[in-house]
Amino acid sequence: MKFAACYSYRASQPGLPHRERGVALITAVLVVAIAAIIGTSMMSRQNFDTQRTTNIIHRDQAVAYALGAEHWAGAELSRDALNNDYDHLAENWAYELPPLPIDGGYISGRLQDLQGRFNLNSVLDPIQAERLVRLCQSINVEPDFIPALQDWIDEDTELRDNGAEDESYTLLDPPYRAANRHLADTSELLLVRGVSVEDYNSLIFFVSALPENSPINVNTASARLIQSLAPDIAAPDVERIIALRADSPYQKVDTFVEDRAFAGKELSESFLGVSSSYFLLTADVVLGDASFTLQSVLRRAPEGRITVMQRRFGSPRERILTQYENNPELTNLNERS
Ligand SMILES: [Ca+2]
Ligand SMILES: [Ca+2]
Repeated sequence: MKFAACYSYRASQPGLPHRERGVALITAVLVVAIAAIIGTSMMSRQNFDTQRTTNIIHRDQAVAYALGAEHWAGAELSRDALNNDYDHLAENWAYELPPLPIDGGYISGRLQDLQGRFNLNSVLDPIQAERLVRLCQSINVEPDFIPALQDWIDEDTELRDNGAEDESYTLLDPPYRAANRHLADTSELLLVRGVSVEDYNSLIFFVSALPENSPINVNTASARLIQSLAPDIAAPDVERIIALRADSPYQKVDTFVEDRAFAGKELSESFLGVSSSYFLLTADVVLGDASFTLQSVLRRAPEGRITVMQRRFGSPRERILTQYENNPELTNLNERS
């Protein structure tokens, strides 16, 4: 305003030459323009700061809501442990938490039984290895990587037939070595020789990475996993078992093994069970423009005590994968055969 006033004063002087009046006019216009640019920049910066602060607050709130969902899931599993000593898909924990409105968004969540999947860390057992071969074949994944997975997990560095120890990995760029211990997470599969990203994306829906002695829960196992338990199990038999267990969940493994579907198949009871200790919680929180997914692996001790084994702060891709995982068509035995 001061410069504008100055211009106004000088321009009104009848004695000023025409050229000077022109320079004064341009100077004044420039000053006004610069002031406008600075003002706009400051407002933009302020808006950006406000938005950033809002996002940070929303994210912190979303984390707090997701941890609340984790607490709820643990309490639900502890309650369940008091009810019975077997676990099935009609129990309260197995029902999805529908989107619940919260201030400025919503939260949803669900628990999945990780023992309803094939435990990759049990693959050193010959019976389990054969089951994994059949499972891979049923989802069009080449099972050639299994000896390499066994070498990855076993403690020694002796190469088994078609396996892969350090020498297969140290020449890679970047080089690394075989873990010679259990998988800490299913994503570690991607480091094992012979496992492609496509293989991993297909397997991820059916496998877990749990302590080696965690049995498969026959009450929650997917249709494909049940079919892979022994050779030549007919798809209609698997569908009948799944319908049967929905009405009357198995309370003992003996009852499952004695089903006529397995007559003459020499189905081993090894690594089979009717209860579960490991569960995966997926909690989705949408708050304002922020969205957030928490995946937690929960371990339930026999008396019901809950331990959080792993937390993963998810990405949209993981949410898409999980939605895909829930697609009933994926468990249709005829889909890929
Ligand atoms: Ca139960
Ligand atoms: Ca090894």
